[in-house]
Amino acid sequence: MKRVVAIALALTVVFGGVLFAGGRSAESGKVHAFVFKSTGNPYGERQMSGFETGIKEQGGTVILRAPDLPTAEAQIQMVDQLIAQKVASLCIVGNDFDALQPVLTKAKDAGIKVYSLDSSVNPASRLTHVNQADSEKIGQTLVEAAFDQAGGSGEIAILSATSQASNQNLWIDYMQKELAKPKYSSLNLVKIAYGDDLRDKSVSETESLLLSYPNLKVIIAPTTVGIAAAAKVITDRGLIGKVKITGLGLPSEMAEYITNGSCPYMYLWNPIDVGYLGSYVATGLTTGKITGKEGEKFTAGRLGEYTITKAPDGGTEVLLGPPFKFEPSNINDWKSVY
Ligand code: RAM
Repeated sequence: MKRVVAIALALTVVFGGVLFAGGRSAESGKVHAFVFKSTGNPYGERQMSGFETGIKEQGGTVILRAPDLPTAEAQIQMVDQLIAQKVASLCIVGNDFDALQPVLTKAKDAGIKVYSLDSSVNPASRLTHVNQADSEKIGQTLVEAAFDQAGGSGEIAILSATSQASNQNLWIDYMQKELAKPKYSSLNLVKIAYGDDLRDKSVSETESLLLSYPNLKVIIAPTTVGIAAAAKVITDRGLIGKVKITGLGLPSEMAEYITNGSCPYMYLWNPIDVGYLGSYVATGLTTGKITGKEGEKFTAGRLGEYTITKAPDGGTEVLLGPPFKFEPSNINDWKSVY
């Protein structure tokens, strides 16, 4: 009897319990890792939950990790541990575009299928990238929102995540290109501030913006942590209507501010779906159904069919879909969804 229990325990360790819980499938025994930017970010938690749902429904198991602070160094340590744990795939939400290349190459050389999601790593470090929405469109949409909310002219600022976050940096590049168009010549981007996706730093950066630029009309925060912090500052200081906040936010965190007018409207996509789509990229890569090349097609469970396309950085990507606008008329329908 003892021997049977010991064998069962050993198998559980080797196969992560999948054989017993889910029966045999192509994914049985495979462990898929997901490394987010940092802990304490509800957006990241939703991505990870979608990823876990998708992997589990295919019979695999997950390891979900995130460092305390959004640095590349902390992620490098985590990836090293995951290489030692011999995971089958590794999804990285990069805290830096280039800095993870050596450790991700080491992972690739160890046979791990490496891809990025949300915040990309450079094409040499990944097989493909899971992108939530077209990056250029996000940049253009947020500038148009700031233009509209500022009434066509005046000072605007950006409150971003970390200065190394490749997703925010790409969106900001496209915002700057858009702002260079004649239509926006009366909008003046006075500062790009970095709240590091930390709530307190985002609050203090918002406060400094208000102090340094008393005529500021709009803050664009292309980060769910930043936008919620900035809208709270505007609300607490009685500045609703004077300074407007827009950007990318979670409906659950922003419903209050969309309703009170501090954020007239904002955009996002479904972060649970981003993670879920990632889970099908993981299994597609580990089963060899896809390799990450442009033109390959795969089915992502309940989300349907996707095609791998060329990314603006020269690598490839899988695009979830267009961003969605959240405003007073629909925010109550979404606030309990994500
Ligand atoms: C924050 C993170 C994440 C980004 C969203 C919009 O939660 O920076 O990476 O995609 O905002």
